[in-house]
Amino acid sequence: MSSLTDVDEATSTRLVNDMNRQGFAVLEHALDEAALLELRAYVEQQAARHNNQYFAYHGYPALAGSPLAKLGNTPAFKSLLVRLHAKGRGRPAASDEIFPVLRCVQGGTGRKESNAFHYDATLLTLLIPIFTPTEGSERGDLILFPNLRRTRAWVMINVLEKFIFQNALCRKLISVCIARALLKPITLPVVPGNVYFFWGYRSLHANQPCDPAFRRATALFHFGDPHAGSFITRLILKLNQHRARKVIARTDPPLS
Ligand SMILES: O=C(O)CCC(=O)C(=O)O
Ligand SMILES: [Fe+2]
Repeated sequence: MSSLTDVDEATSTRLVNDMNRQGFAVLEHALDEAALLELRAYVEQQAARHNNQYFAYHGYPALAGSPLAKLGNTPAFKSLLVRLHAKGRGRPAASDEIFPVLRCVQGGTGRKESNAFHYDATLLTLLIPIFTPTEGSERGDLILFPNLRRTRAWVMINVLEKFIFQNALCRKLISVCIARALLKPITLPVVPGNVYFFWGYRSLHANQPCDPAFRRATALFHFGDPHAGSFITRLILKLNQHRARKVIARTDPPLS
């Protein structure tokens, strides 16, 4: 399906070095045409169920039967995440759980889900662009303030930092500062076919808004929860899933 299941040692070392030094890494042409078409067909099918408005699927149950679930369960792909994490953190992850997500920013409701700066719950984030706008001034680029913090030993410090940064006021402030060039994040136009890697737990990030007329779909694989098993992390994941379900419920056509 893709070279994601065939990454050699030298390339995985290069990916980790790029994440450490420049804040992100790219595996170019990681998906072949057939793999991308399969993902696109799946997204199109799901988008139709959501009136072409924003939706997100969190976790394997929501993605059952999808090409993303198949990739996430491929041993060579799992081993890639394990190796990158171990090289980056200097030790194996406490949990080998992978959290897959499909996000589809489209229509009027997509705007609210953009510029939503956050730190991920897990150290390693792998991003697969599926659709990105090819026209308009706002193309949903990935915005990164890379490696702003280390992994925290105390889950409460993590929660406090999330509380400080991940609220409407702070997000607005960051967006205004970026617009006025007071803050200069990395702005990465993500290109379908390539796959992107960054330390999601350590990097404040979000996607730029995109024109509501266009679709921006990304798949994410999150791996390596530094606070694995902590009650608070489980609560955060539950809240995210609950939030995603609420957004879907708002945009779903009524069941008939
Ligand atoms: O879709 C994107 O570009 C980023 C999404 C993201 O950061 C996340 O779901 O954790
Ligand atoms: Fe994220």
